[in-house]
Amino acid sequence: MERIYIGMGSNLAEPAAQLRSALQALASLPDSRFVGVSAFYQSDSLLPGQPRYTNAVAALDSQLTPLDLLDALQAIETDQGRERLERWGPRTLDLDILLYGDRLIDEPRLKVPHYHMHARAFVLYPLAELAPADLRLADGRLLQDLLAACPFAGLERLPPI
Ligand code: A4P
Ligand code: MG
Repeated sequence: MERIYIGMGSNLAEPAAQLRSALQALASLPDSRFVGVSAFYQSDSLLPGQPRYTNAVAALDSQLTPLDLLDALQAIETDQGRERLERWGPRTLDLDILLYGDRLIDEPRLKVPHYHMHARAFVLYPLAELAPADLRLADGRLLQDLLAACPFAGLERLPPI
């Protein structure tokens, strides 16, 4: 089993409910064990003119290969009504593989660590709730250093329900 961190985001059709439903789907993945989820966080979209996002990070132990996991995550996105009309468009659900054990993956369909995670507060702060304090990304960067360079400003941590 390898420890996997998944970034979750939604800005359409009741985002918090979308994330809760995706968590149930993650907990039912084959050959996998659900480990936990961060708090939910709200923030403005990086792209102007879109509704605010709700984001969280989930941790999973799994024996699925990275590409089988990606297929499973994309199936969950599609099940929850994700339509890929335009890249970076608003979405009911976005599931990104942030980290997969200590693997560096560079394939056409899959880049791990996820290419934007190092500078996104809505990824780093929820990840820090779940990950060990000394977590190092497979590319050598320390989570603590990334956090120190990434202001919390603009993130709103939602109370648990
Ligand atoms: N892909 C490559 N690597 C990965 C990976 N590690 N995990 C490929 C998942 N997928 C990966 O993804 C496009 C393709 O990336 C996939 O087919 C897969 O083969 P997508 O989810 O269809 O496209 P996307 O999400 O529109 O693009 P992208 O680049 O993931 O968008 P971003 O960068 O995630 O931006 N603001 C806030 N506050 N919160 C957000 O969550 N998200 C975005 C979307 C913009 N602004 C935001 C947020
Ligand atoms: Mg994505």
